[in-house]
Amino acid sequence: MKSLVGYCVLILAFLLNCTEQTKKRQKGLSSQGTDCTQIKALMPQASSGVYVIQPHGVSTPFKVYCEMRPDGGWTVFQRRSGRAVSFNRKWAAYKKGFGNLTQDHWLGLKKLFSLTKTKKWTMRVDLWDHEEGTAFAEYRHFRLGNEKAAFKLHVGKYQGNAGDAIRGAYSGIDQNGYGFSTIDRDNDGCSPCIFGDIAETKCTNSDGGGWWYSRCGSASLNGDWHPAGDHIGWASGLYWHTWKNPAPYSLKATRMMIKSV
Ligand SMILES: [Ca+2]
Repeated sequence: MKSLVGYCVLILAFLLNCTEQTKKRQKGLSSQGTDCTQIKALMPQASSGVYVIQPHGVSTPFKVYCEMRPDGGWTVFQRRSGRAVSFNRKWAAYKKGFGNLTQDHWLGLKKLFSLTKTKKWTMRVDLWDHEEGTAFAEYRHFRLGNEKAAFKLHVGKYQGNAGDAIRGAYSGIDQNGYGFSTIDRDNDGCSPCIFGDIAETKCTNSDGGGWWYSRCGSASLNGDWHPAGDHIGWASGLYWHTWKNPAPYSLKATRMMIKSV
């Protein structure tokens, strides 16, 4: 009996030790910097790829895709290039993030917020059309509100050649200052909006995805991806109306990323 108890204690000690080792291994995801900008500054030769970061005030490091450019390291939070990953997802998914970091993905509002709540940031949007054209938009002072504020969008001065679609192709549809909306969380500016003979209460119904919709606005990059030849006329497409108009034009690829300044 005595030896049986001893044996059990040994097994228990072994199991506890295993749990500790596992915990240590999980913690072993060690951060390479607070964000991609800092990593690039520390290692000027660093190439684009997946890195582990730990923003100030965040307890668990996480992986991001860093786009390393001559003008600095950019932390990517959105990428579209096809229809393999659906962006028609609910609040919980947009908060947590989804997709594959090396391909199409959404980093997640919680992680993006944790980055933007410290430091100052520039946000860059890169757009590709189906005719091998590209354009970009950059916004200074990019930040999000907290979850209680529905991760409200804040952008400062615009520069670029794609046009300021966030503020809109015409007045009254500015998305700056709006909370994020998903199919199950309506924070848009329509209650309702009247479009011709249609009264719309939720922009996600027509435009899809999750986005900082106003009434509903001129920018939406998380809708449905459409292939070449079938890319004109979809309200639900990936659009940036200040670049491609007047008919709704669904872009071939998009990327959104931030750089600390
Ligand atoms: Ca609404």
